Amino acid sequence: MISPSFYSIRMRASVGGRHLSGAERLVSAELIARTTQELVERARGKGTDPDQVQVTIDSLNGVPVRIIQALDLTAVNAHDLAACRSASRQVLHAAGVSPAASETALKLLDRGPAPSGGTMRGAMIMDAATGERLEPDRERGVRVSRFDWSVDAYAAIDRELTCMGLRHFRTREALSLASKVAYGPSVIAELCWSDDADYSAGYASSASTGYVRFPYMKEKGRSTGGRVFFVKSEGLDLDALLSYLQKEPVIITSIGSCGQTSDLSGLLQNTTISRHV
Ligand code: WAQ
Ligand code: MG
Repeated sequence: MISPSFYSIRMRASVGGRHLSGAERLVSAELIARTTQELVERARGKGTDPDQVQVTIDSLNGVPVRIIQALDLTAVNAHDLAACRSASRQVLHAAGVSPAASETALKLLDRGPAPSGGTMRGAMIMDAATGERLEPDRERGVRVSRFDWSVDAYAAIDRELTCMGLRHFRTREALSLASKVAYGPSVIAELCWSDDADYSAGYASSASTGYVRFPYMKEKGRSTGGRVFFVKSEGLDLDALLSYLQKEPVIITSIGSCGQTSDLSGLLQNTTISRHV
């Protein structure tokens, strides 16, 4: 059963005012102390020592928690950047993102999408047809918060991912974020890769394709990355979407399927068929 009292815990680490890392969790009261400690250790375990770590703990005050299942995960065994980028375009197109919008997104993530040229703390929101950016603050982006695995689902996904050799906490966290985002109003798909120089993996995801993971979305050593949420502009209620992403508590209580493939065509064929019926 889901306990009625959940707490949102957000961590933000910075050095000289520059964002270094952040994390968000949603836990029951008895896990607050342990989770806070984990997040502080995470903030300090990065290559650069932060000079400020902020941890914010908010009670949800009984706001009802939405329960979802995690997206299915497919790890694509592609061996280089070009193959991964090309497969990620195919996933986005199958989910309904136009070629123009996917090119704009890839270019921005390569360059560093903030107007200053750096990475953003949050995500871009992009019109899936035109590539137009819709997030209110282009320097910061939209930070998704208030999502987590239930204790049981955490154990289950940890087991599956470990079996597949995906032991990094980033995969587990990205899968939970992408699962919340995929069910957002008007969301069509997401594209992401890390801004950490030593982590080159990324993903394209949607409710129809699931979370499709690629090992090489950027050259090693580059520290540009970020996230793009593609939306359908027709009927879009931006305030409702922002409120869902930032405020609505979501707990993942069951996992999807987890598998690997060297050939995406089967997955995408099924996606296209199911989108048109
Ligand atoms: N909400 C919105 N955007 C975010 C959030 C959030 N909560 N957290 C991070 N971002 C954006 C922000 O622009 C970061 O610069 C960018 O995403 C990358 O964040 O193995 O580790 O925490 O399957 O570096 C993807 C592959 C890893 C995982 C993603 O992201 C895998 C990752 P990072
Ligand atoms: Mg990062």
